Amino acid sequence: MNTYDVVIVGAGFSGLAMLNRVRESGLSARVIEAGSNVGGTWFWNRYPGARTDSECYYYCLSFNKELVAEWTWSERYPGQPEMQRYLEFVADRADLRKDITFSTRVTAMEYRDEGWDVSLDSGEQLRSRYVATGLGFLTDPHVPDFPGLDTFAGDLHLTCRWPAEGVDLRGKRVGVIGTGATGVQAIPVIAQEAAEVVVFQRTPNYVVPAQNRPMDPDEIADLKARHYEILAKARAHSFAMPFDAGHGAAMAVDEDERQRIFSDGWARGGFRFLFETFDDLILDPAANEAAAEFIRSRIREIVHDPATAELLSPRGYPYSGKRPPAGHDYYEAYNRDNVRLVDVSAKGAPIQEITPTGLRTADASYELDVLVLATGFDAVTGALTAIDIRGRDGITLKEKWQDGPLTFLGTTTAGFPNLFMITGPLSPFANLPVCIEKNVEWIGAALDHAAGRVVEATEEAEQDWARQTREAVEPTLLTEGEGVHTWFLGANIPGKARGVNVWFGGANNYFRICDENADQGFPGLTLR
Ligand code: NA7
Repeated sequence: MNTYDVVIVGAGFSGLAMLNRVRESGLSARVIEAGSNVGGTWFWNRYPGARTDSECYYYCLSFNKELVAEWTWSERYPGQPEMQRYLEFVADRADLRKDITFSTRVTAMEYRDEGWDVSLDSGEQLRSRYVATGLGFLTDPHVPDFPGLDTFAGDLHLTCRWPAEGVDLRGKRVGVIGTGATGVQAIPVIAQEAAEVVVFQRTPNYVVPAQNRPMDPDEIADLKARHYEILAKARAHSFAMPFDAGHGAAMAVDEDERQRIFSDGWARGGFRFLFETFDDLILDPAANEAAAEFIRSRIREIVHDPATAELLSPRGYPYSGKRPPAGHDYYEAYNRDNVRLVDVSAKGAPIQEITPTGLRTADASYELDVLVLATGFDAVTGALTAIDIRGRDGITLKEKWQDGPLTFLGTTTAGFPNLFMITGPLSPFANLPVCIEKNVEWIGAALDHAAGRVVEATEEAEQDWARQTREAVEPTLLTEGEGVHTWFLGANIPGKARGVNVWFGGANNYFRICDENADQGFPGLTLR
């Protein structure tokens, strides 16, 4: 049996950074990756229009200065092919591939004799002192239980399993279910190729245009020169983005000034609208409603058909109560003759079944050649609980977390010694590469501190972290999306435990807490 100091699960941003870090400590490691290449999220999500919602120069890794110096981004928001090439560049430049096993899944892990037995779907068994998971927040696909789904005779595609060779949509009638961040990116691009697109929308989202554009060579040179200064700024921001503060409280300025600032934010694009306009949009209901109404006014301006504009306008939940998507001519797509919006909410006509020739709602039938599911993920915990992980007392992680996840700092959980999770449950949902690198830093330091000993979170520490996580989100409006199936509350998966699954107490605060914990010798962890 092959034996390692650390087995790492996943070769996306997290796994690549972790492998590099454990090598620096002189530990032996093997990465197990289900895909046939590195990339993780960016390997699997190849649907038309897939691209980052964060700007290139802070949605990247910084662990090695050559990575920063030698890679040049072409667009403000890189598309999936460019992200895939970037992660391949990272793997090659840091010489990581030789320690990665591709096209192989971890099926089970059992803690025994102060280490882990790791079972792979190839039949191989590995033995490892420590395990670090880099599974991503949004990995385990959610396929709703639509009656008749398996009877559909056309082509059925999940956005997050889009074929590498692409899908020829020319002349096709395409149905898209889902208008989250994925659907919002895919719909306008699919509409450019397909004969007809029918969008089945259950909940409209607040979509702010990303304002994509090519990167200018002078701008690139400047961003590279200031990379570590920009990274420090991102680490000081509550959502790990190198943004400037907004203009204070939205309701403290008069209506004209408020509209001027919102217009400016709209032009800046994407998350800058949320974070660089006013500082209280996720705190003050009146401020949030002002932003929400500004977005609705833009929808009415862009979308020619008033009934479609109204259907696209979110109401009854706050802006950012669901993770807000970034648009690329999203609302404009509904002005095309070949795009139709169908309301499948409880107030409209919910989906009743998928038929061999299409889809039937409560009041109509739709004939489709292709059905695209952009229906999201069993987020945060799903990829972890999909693996049969058995801890110290034989209890599985799934059993332990049946009422919701419990972790210490999102990285460790009591009863599962020597197991570390990169961006595990109750870690920040923010700009992820920056969060990942901070997690990797902390886990690397914890491994150095453990120096081969058994390391485990205490129950007190994880209870305290759960309390802090609940208290941190309380003053915000981020918990008001349960009725609209917000994934970060577990509300998009029928039967899943409800509660905030991520840390919303500020990524900056989280980084400080982790740094202090490491400086103090890792209180909350026991060593034996
Ligand atoms: P999301 O944001 O979870 O979106 C899933 C979409 O699928 C959303 O519009 C759902 O409607 C829709 N959906 C899910 N189940 C159904 C059923 N049963 N009927 C109709 N519609 C359904 O996933 P994404 O992949 O778009 O984005 C995930 C994250 O990736 C995103 O937050 C970014 O962080 C990147 P609903 O809104 O639940 O009514």
